[in-house]
Amino acid sequence: MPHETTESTTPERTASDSIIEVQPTRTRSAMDTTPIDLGRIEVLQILDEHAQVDESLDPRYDDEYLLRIHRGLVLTRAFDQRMLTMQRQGEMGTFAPNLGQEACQLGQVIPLTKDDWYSPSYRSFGAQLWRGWSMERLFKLWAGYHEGFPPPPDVNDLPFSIVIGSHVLPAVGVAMGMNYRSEPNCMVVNFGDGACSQGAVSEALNYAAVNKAPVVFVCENNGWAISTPLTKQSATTNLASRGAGFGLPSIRVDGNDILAMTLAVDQAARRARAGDGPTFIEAVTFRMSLHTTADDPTVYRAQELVDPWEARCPITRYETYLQRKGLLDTGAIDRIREECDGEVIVARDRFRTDAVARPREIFDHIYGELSPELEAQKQAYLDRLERKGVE
Ligand SMILES: Cc1ncc(C[n+]2csc(CCOP(=O)(O)OP(=O)(O)O)c2C)c(N)n1
Repeated sequence: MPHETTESTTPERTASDSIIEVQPTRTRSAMDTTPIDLGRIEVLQILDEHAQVDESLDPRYDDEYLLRIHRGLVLTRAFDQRMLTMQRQGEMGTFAPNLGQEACQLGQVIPLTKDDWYSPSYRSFGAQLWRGWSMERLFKLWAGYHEGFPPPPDVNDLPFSIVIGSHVLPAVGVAMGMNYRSEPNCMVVNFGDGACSQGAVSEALNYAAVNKAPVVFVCENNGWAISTPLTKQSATTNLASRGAGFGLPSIRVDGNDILAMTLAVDQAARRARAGDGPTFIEAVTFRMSLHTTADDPTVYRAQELVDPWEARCPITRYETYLQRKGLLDTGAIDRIREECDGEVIVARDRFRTDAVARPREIFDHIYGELSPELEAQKQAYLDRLERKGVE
């Protein structure tokens, strides 16, 4: 755009005048032409894949806290593996495994208080366990029993949505409620790299930034949105710059580093509670397993892409860190694994006895009033159950 200039007037000439060139005088433009500096986006890693710790960043949590986190990670994996076995044996519905994403999951909720809120995605059961969902409830949820779906009454979590990205705006809405009520709490909302392509997520980032909503956006970049790799989803090499584009303080974090995840979310949550507005965290991790149990990744991604992530396992690296600190040894690691497996089995057995299928209910929870067509279908279905002798 050209700069504003003062108007130049053509000088009057007389025959005796020589021709004088009049230079227009420049005034300052109203348009600031200083190049735009988007600033630096920090990248945080404290514990690398060789379990080397950056001493200057180590939050130095106390021993009990460090071991509690370890148990949370191991329990999450034990639950994930049991769910997969149960699904393969026909005892569980379709679900989304989170193998390799355990640190990302737990790190985003460990710093939260009970008064803070959490809005999970469908892959967040590690975070849900930490927040206080029982394993039985989660088994029921994924096996299709509706009593498994509502968050436990004493847990400030929202239900998740399968419609990608659709839960992010409502989460910002809850955070705005905290603003209106002057509550010193925050909301953490989790979504994937694929969800970043949904318009609603951009709206949520923008609205939260403008209104200083006390929300921490955790974009769990696991590299894949089912079969779509990030390179086909975004022209940028990172997603943290998305947040920066909306004017949010943004950071890229090693999502397989439980210390970095916990610290980044803790700092963002403190800022949000103090009234300093939202933060965007891109947590870099990798979906090691299936998108869901209905997926077969071998048809769209090469094993060579997965293999390097084995060495970046968030649990192994944390165990090495704890071993170097003298808090764990191999015997203790084995014992904790066995204990966690045992806890999952006990919960599974309770689920087996507690969960009672009520096939008559399937028409009950969607419409307040059934249309005549649905009423007819319901009747036909009930007659069929009757004929088959189903309770
Ligand atoms: C609006 C919408 N579009 C498409 C889908 C189908 N779908 C289910 S999961 C998924 C991929 C989401 O990827 P990402 O957000 O990266 O999360 P991830 O599953 O990797 O954790 C898609 C496209 C959907 N559920 N909702």
